[in-house]
Amino acid sequence: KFHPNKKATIITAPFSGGQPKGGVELGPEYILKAGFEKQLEHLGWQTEVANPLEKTNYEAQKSNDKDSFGVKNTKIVSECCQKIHEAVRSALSSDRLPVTIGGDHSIGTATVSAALEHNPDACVLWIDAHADINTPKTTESGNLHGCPISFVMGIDSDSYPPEFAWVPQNLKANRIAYIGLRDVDDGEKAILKKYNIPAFSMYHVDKYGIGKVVEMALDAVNPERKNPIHLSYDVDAIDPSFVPATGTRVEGGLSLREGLFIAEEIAHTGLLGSIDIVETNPLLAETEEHILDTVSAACAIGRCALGQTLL
Ligand code: 6HN
Ligand code: MN
Ligand code: MN
Ligand code: MN
Repeated sequence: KFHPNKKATIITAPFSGGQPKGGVELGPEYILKAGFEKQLEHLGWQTEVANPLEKTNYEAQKSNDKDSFGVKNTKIVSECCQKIHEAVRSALSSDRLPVTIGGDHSIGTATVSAALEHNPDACVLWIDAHADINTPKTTESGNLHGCPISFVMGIDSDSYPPEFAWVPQNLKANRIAYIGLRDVDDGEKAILKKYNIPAFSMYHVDKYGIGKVVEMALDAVNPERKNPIHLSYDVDAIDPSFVPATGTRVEGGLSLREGLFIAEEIAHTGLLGSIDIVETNPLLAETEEHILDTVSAACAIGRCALGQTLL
């Protein structure tokens, strides 16, 4: 089993350059202020906090223009990802569980590639309303939080800005499964089909139930239940009625319980190797309650994945 010594490194990724809206860079601060570190300690984890981005003001460098490759903020996304990648790798090399708190989902490029550099047998569960597998060729928005998976898989690699040359293209199509999808672009659908990537949408959750869906997803990427799991959790997978303060809300999402069940079930496998919790944007809340609901859900995802319901 992975991380038996129960040491975790909370890696903050206060970054919003993967998408145009401000506020998602405040996610880590709100989640930590809500007592996340204490909550993990209460579950028996020894924790530390790493702030690999603290020396740079990325927000000041943000722009909303596409570059010649059709994507935005290439330089800062790449630079930020490189720092997060190093932080995740260094936590893993010290036998610590990296818990990366975003920030937008562009950092998935960093965390997934780091998990696979550490252990090439790792698999990825991507919990999201979106597939985040656009390439500079297919993206309509040009927002890099919609592209992290393609970079790590090397899809359409001739279309990448040179800034991403450092990214290890180490994710194979049979090592990632999605749960929660309900807003997938046409270009992304074509990619999912072409690479035959297991993708469980909200339709499948309704049809089979969340328990069966998690089992099917694990059967696809980790049939012998022996490899580490990188859980990349976009809070927008959960329905906006429970998680309103996020940048790309899509109706018809997971119930809060279904969302937490996924994290609990991963904890129960004993195979969690690394985790991201991303896209909490306190500035998009319309009420104080929206902030509280969203930040609480983000903390609860982390607690469940780190064993809150293990008896
Ligand atoms: N996320 N597919 C859309 C795009 O702009 O490429 C939405 C991406 C959302 C990304 O939620 O992490
Ligand atoms: Mn999303
Ligand atoms: Mn859309
Ligand atoms: Mn996402």
